[in-house]
Amino acid sequence: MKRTRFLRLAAVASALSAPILFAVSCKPAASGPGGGGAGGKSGKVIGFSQSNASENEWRTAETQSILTEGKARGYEVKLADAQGDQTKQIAALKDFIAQGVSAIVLSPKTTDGWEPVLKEVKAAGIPVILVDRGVSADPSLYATLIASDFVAEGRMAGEWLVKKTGGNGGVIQLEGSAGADPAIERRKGFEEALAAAPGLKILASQSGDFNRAKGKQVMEATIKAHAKAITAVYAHNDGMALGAIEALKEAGMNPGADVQVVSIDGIGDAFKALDAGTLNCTVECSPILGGMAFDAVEKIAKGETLEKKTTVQDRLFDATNYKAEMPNRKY
Ligand code: GZL
Repeated sequence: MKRTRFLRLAAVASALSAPILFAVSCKPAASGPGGGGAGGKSGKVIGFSQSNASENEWRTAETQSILTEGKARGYEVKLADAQGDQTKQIAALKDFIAQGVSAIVLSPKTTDGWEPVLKEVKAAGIPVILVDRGVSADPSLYATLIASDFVAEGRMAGEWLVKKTGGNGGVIQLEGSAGADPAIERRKGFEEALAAAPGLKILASQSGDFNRAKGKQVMEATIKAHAKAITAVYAHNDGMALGAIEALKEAGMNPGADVQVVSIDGIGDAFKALDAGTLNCTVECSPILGGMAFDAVEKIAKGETLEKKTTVQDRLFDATNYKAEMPNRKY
């Protein structure tokens, strides 16, 4: 095959598999320490691999937090949005190696499948800062993980529901995306809490993929199957809880009163639902991770060692305390 034709085909092939790449930046500051490549010379070019920038309000807030903080500290942040496709995230990391970025911020969709590309990134001498979700990989392959304690979040939600219901009733669990750290661990924590209350039974547990519309669909199906046996809903994120609330209302049921609804994230619409009395409790999971992410980037650049995990502290909000918090919300 003629060389030019081969190169043209290769370019098309790589364009089809490449994630959406766009750099959000101001010009990097004066040159500083770092490895090879554009990022290395200035030390201020960061590759940011986001699992799915348009997934939901939480993810939008997280993306903005990283981009805004990077720009404020004088970094060029190259955002690669994988639109929910891990193969595109992996392709983005390879692209960041080729571009010679000075560090990579990675918000992984799922926990598995990262070792091979993280080994390539490490071999290229580029540090990786995991934000939001962890990966099942040798910890030597990333500098640090900045995330909430999802098991604790699930446990807080479960303990709240046990107390509120006196430990009796039937629960529908709306799970997050299959294979994602928060989905696995929020289920674990919740079910640990319910082990103390055998009278509170999980009637059904199904994924709504952290998506409001899917959460509504799953809730509609479970109402058909379980109807009046349902006295509570536990959603792994507020978006699915809001979808479930719509489904309960359309079925003539009374979310927030006859059916207790508890979820996680603490987004603005969840506080509105707390105020409307249709949501009973949300456990905050802050997406404002930009400050911690760039603290890590700067510590690495100075050769300082990092804690392997920085746990983001989360608070629980319900009728007793949400009103005072509303003016402080940032997402
Ligand atoms: C949690 C994050 C989760 C949110 C969801 O850190 O990964 O992903 O809880 C989002 O809203 O989709």
